[in-house]
Parts: sequence; structure tokens; C-alpha cells
Amino acid sequence: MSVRKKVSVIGAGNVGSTLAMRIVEARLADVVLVDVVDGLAEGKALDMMHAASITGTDKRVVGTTDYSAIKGSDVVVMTAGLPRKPGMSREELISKNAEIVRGVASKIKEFAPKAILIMVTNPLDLMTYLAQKITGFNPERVFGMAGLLDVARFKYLLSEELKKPASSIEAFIVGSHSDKMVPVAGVTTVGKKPLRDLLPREKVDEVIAGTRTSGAKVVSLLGKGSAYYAPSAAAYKMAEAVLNDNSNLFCASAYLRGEYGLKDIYIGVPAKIGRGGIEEILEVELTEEEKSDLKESADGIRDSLKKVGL
Ligand code: TXD
Repeated sequence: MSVRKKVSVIGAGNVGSTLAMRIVEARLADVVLVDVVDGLAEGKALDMMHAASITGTDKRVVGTTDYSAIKGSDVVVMTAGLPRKPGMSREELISKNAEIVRGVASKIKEFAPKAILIMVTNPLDLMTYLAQKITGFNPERVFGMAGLLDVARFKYLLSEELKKPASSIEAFIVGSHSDKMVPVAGVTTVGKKPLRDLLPREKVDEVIAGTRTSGAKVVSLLGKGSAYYAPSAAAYKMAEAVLNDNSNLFCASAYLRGEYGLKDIYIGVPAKIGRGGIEEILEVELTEEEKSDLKESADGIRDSLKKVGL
């Protein structure tokens, strides 16, 4: 009999519940969904199990407010926290979400000390750093989901512009999950051809600007809450890479020890993800302008770290 895999998803809001449903429907693992609001996670889990009677799955999802239920998790995905409101930057969420992350991370340390922790809560790079500090986990076992999502948005805009499928595009984004993210145009290829041979510089700049504001666009269209279909898809792929030990190359917020000239910081970089979490960080070639944008991005994260006393 194969050993059952277990993912705990903290936060049964938009991202957390959609992620739980993806995991169960894809038969990736059993899920424990935890939320601080009484009945919320339990109600959503029950609804998902009713759905499973229709769609079919051999996996279970249970909802609870009790953190002891996350015991034995292979992966914990942390989505608890407030989302952005229209006109709000991710950084404006800092103090409230830092308080939530401190509380939840200590529960993860207590009940799931062997898990790989995938952070989703914004501001992402900062919250990932904070969660690693509180859990004391090896930094490779804690990483953040954002780059994969930002790359997806970049690919979508390029695919619309070039009328080519997003699946034919290879792209990387480095830097923070903020307006200061740095899509690396020089290494982007479409059907193996360099992007710079397919699109004039001004158009590439337009797509990059559109990528940086994609999340804000969804927020303003929804009027309430922020994106969750694409974020949950990205978190799903990361959890899958860990559980199936895929060594997939994704952009993720990872702990740097000198790569890209940066140290003691969580920031978006291309990385191989497998059973141990971050297995390898890839250093792609950056132009002088991209290097300086990456530095600015890192400076922004360090300023926010100071605000929460880190
Ligand atoms: O790319 C990315 N990393 C992101 C990040 C993409 C999308 C969303 N991003 C951020 O994730 C967003 O800015 C938020 O900080 C989180 C969660 O977004 P979501 O859209 O799921 O927010 P919701 O729907 O408000 O859900 C948050 C849930 C809600 O049900 C709260 O009751 C719960 O979190 N919550 C808690 N659960 C457990 N424990 C505690 N302490 C807690 N506090 C709040």
C-alpha cells in the first residue's frame, strides 16, 4: 500500500480553499484546511467532499480550527492573512499579516516540524523570511510562491501579443513580488526563439509594465479580494513538485547566500524544487539595468524587514 501524502493549507479563504480543491480533485494528497474563523474551513471541506462524490477522488479534505490536525504534514501551505483592497499596495498589509504569520508559524513549528513550508501570504518575500525565522526550519525547507505566478502573467501577456501559446514561452522573473519585480527579457524565448528577435523593445517594456500591474488589475476588477485561481494553481504546482520530488524549475522566493550578490534575504529567483524544498538556485544572466533593478527590489524588501523589526 502506498503511503498517503498530506498537505495542510492554512487559511480557508479564496486562495486556500481553491488550492485545497485542486489538490483533492487532482488526487495529489489528503488535505487539512485550517482557518481561525469557526466553521469556515469545516464548512468548505464538507462542501468539497460533497463535490468529490460527483467528481470522484480517493483523497479526503477535512476542515478545522485546531492546529494539532496538521501533525504529520509533508507540506504546509500558508495562505492565512488579509488580501489587498483596490488601490492598496502589498506592502500596506505588513503589520497585520506579520502578526498572523508569527502566530501560525509557531504552530507549524510545534505540530509539523518536518514539513516543507510554502508561503503565499503577502508581502510575500518578507512573510517568507519571517516564517523561516519563527519556525527555525532550514531555509531550503521554506520558500514563497510568487515568481511562478508572475511568470504566468508575463507569459499570458506575451502569448496575447505574439499569438503564440503560453506553453511555448520560457521566461524568468527575479526580484520581489511587487511592482519592483524584474522580468528577465534577455533570457525569454518563444518557441525557442529569443524574445528580442520577435518583439521591439518598446513592446517588451509595455508587456513588462503590464506584468507588474497584473495583480492590481485583478484586484480592481474584482472590487473585493485579490486573485486566487492563478495563485492557487501556482501553489499547487509547487506542492506537487515537493511531493513528487520533481526537481521542477520554477521562480520562487528563496533564501540567498550570495547568489546574485545578495545574502540573508528571501527574494524571487529561478530554483529547482523537489522533496527537500529548494534544491538549487539558478543564476541567469542579467543586464546592468536588470542588476540595478534587482538591487532596488532587494532594498525594498530590506526596508520592509526593518519595519517588522527583522
Ligand atoms: O502571489 C502571491 N503570493 C499571492 C499572495 C497571490 C494571491 C494572494 N496573496 C496573498 O495571500 C493575499 O494578499 C493574502 O495575504 C493571502 C490570502 O489571500 P486570499 O485571497 O486567500 O485571502 P482571503 O480570502 O481573505 O483568505 C484569508 C483567510 C481568511 O479565511 C481568514 O479567516 C484566514 O485567512 N486567517 C487565518 N487562518 C488561520 N489562522 C489565522 N491566524 C488566520 N488569520 C486569518
